[in-house]
Amino acid sequence: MKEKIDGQKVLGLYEKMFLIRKYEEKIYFLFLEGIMPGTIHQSQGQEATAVGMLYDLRKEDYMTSTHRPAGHCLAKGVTVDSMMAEMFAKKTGCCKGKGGAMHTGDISVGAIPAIAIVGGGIPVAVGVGLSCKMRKTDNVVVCFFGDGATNEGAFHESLNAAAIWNLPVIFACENNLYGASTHIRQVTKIKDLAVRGDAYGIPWEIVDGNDVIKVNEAAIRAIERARNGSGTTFLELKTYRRSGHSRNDACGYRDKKEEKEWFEKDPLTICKNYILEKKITTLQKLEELEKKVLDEIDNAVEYAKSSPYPEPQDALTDVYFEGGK
Ligand SMILES: Cc1ncc(C[n+]2csc(CCOP(=O)(O)OP(=O)(O)O)c2C)c(N)n1
Ligand SMILES: [Mg+2]
Repeated sequence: MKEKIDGQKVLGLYEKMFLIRKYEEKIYFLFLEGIMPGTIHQSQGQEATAVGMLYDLRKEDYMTSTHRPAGHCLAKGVTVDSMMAEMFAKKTGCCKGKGGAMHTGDISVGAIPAIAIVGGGIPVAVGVGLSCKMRKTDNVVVCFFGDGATNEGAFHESLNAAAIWNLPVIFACENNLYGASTHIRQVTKIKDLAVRGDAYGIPWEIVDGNDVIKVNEAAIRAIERARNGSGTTFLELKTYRRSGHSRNDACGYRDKKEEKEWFEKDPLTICKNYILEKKITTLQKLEELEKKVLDEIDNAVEYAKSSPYPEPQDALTDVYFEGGK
C-alpha cells in the first residue's frame, strides 16, 4: 500500500468493506435459518473490488453489476435497509420486492439493477456510457463482471463498441479464478485477462483486487480518463471469493492450498492492519466504528421483517405488458 492516501479515507474504505462483509454474513445466517426466500450468491472476500472501484464515484455516475451484486450495490450507496427488505421480498425493498438477491439496485444512486445473466450487464453499461456521452455529461460508468463473463460474446462486442466510440466506461473484471465450479485454467488459455484489452485498443491494468487502496488508486486513474473524454479502461482485479458460488456450495472443487493462500490475503485484514500500523486510529475506535455498522445491519433486519409485502396489484406496475401504461 502507498503512503499518500488520507487516513480518514482509509477509514471510510474500511467501514464500507466491513459493512459488506457483515451484511453478507447476516444474509447467510438468515438464509440458513430458512426465513429468507430465494437464493444467494455472496461476495465475502471481494469487498475491496466493490469499495475500491466505487468509492470515488459521484452519485450521478453509474454502476452495472452481476449475479453477485450486494457488495457493488452497498458500495454505490443503495441503503442497507432497502437491500435487506429486497431480500425479504418486501415492498420497501430497493426493487419493491420484485427483484430478489440477484437483481438489486437503485437507479436514484446510479446503481443500475443487476442482471443475473453472465455478461448481461456489459452491453447495458456500454449503452449507459453512450447515453452519458450523447447527453454531453461527464458522468462515468463502472461495469463489473466476473472472469467467466470474459468468454461471452457480449463481452467482446461491448469492449469493441466502447473502444471505437471512446465511451466513459470502466470495465472492472473481478477475476476470482472460478466460474461457478470451473477453474479458469480449464476454460481460458491466457494467464492475465487484462491483455484482452489490447485486442480492442483499450488501456488495461492488472490490480491486486484484495488491496482496497490499490484498487482505489487504479479506479481513480480510470475515472479520470473516462471523465476527461479519454475513454475506456479495462481493469483486471485479481481476487477470490471466501463463500461458495451460491447457496449450499461447500467448494469441494477448490484446492485447499489455493484456498489457504488466498484466505490469508483477506481484504479486511489487510486494510485493518494498515490502519493500525499507520496509527490512523486506535483499535478501540475502530471497534466502535464496527459496532455502529453491526447495529445498522440489525436495524435493517428489523425494518425488513416489519415491512409489508407487495400487494397483488403491484405485479402490474414497473412492467411492460400489452395494454399497460
Ligand atoms: C449466460 C449464463 N450462463 C450461465 C449462467 C449460470 N451461472 C451463473 S453465475 C455463473 C458463473 C459466473 O462466473 P463469473 O463470471 O466468473 O462470476 P463469479 O460467479 O465468479 O462472480 C454461471 C455459469 C448464467 N447465469 N448466465
Ligand atoms: Mg469468477
